[in-house]
Amino acid sequence: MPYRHDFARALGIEVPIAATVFGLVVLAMLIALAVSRARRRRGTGSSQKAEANRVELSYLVVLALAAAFLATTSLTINNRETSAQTDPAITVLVTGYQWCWRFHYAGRPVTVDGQCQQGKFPVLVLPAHRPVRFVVTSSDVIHGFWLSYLRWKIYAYPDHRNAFTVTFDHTGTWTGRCSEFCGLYHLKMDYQLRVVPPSRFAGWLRAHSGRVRAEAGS
Ligand SMILES: [Cu+2]
Repeated sequence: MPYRHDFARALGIEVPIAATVFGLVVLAMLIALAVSRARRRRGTGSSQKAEANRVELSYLVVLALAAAFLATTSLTINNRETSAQTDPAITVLVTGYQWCWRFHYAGRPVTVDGQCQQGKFPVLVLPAHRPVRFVVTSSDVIHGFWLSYLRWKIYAYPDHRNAFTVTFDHTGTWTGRCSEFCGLYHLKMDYQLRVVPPSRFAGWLRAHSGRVRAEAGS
């Protein structure tokens, strides 16, 4: 699953930098504490120096460089994920609404809807090993289309379309959620993602022409 790898790579870069900065800040605090105690024991007062421009400037430069590096890395990875690198085998128009999801398979007479109540969640069936393009929008307020297994989430804005392409490298069933608080039943906005072999997916598409109200486990 390429996006999981990209996410892991970004995290592998960011966590050591964040840990180093954290460690340096803690170390500076401990040194300041030790110096202050030593001065008190010696009977000398604390430093009256108002400025330490060289130290502050060095600190500023290091932090600015680290921030620029992190922003560049993060935006580069993000840009690669959101631009369509390959022609998708299937495009799914994802519409979030209060309080459920609708999935329309572009160019096919298949729409999956649900109730997101009493266990009746929409089931998004997709093929493995084929690029899938998600085009995400909302028909009312802002929602968050979250594929937690992929470690991927993207905002669903009204009157706007966000898109990304993904290739699932194995089959399986996972739960997706809404990641943006969107009102009373936000917590119920789950859906099921079911990735199946391409041949089974073709059969599923044929069998589900027309509007479908899918339920978990169907
Ligand atoms: Cu929500």
